[in-house]
Amino acid sequence: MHFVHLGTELTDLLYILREKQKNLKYVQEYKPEKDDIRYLRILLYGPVGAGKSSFINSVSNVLRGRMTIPALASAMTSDKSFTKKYETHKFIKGRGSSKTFYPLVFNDIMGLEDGTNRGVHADDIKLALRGHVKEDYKFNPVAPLTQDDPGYNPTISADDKVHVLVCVMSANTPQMKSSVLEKMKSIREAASDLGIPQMAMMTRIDEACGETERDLRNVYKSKYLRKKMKDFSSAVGIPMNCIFPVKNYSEEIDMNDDVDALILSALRKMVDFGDDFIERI
Ligand SMILES: Nc1nc2c(ncn2[C@@H]2O[C@H](COP(=O)(O)OP(=O)(O)OP(=O)(O)O)[C@@H](O)[C@H]2O)c(=O)[nH]1
Ligand SMILES: [Mg+2]
Repeated sequence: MHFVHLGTELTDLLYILREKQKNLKYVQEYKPEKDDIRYLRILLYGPVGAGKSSFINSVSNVLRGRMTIPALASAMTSDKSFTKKYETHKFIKGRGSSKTFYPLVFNDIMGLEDGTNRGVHADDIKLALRGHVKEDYKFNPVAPLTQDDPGYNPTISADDKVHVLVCVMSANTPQMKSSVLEKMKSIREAASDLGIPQMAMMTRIDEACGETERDLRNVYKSKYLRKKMKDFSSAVGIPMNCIFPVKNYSEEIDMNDDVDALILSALRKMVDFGDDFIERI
């Protein structure tokens, strides 16, 4: 009996390690095949505290194979967004004189908050999709960016544009507020009009359910998470096979293969979706 149990555990582990290595290699070797595009740009949006900044940190850790802290994440959750500026996050590849950046960048954005004039304006996200928001622009919850603002980028290049839009939400929160859902809907519609591919991530799966808290490998067995994903899928209209469960690096000191594997499978999908779009523009 023990032997059988150990057997499946070992097969699971080998499978996870193999998938992880395969996806890591894929992402590390990816390069857009268009001359005017240096970077595949991924934009994260979602409610405050969902784990957008933490995901960027997690990707940085996975790509470097060690802990790093590039995007500041908040130390606690509140109803106010911790990220306030529009910032592009790049990841260093190699060391010393051979140091370059991966052709893969993330834009972190202020979180969506409940109510009007709070959190990032859906209109600002729409401008970001088209590449009109300048680096370091500080979001103003009261008024969206206008063309005469210094934060407005009038001359866009192909890699200022967003190539894949990713919605981030937490598995460990009650139903999303209707005003937040409304904002998300209008963002998704704008992205659809522009033909930008979309997907979603469900974070904090470690906190949401006892089975996954004990062992992340239970993620696809958990009925609770499946229901959460289904509810989310119908609320925002993103199909189930485009929603990826992840656990961000938040309090751990060391790297972990199970955490890496989930992050990499979401990341690989972002690269694939973004590249599809790049090939089309
Ligand atoms: N346990 C756990 N904690 C997480 C996870 N993802 C994020 N956190 C924690 O949640 C808190 C908020 O995360 P952030 O990454 O700052 O969230 P954000 O979406 O960038 O939030 P805003 O910038 O405020 O919109 C931090 O304390 C993180 O450590 C996760 O998958 N599991
Ligand atoms: Mg943030």
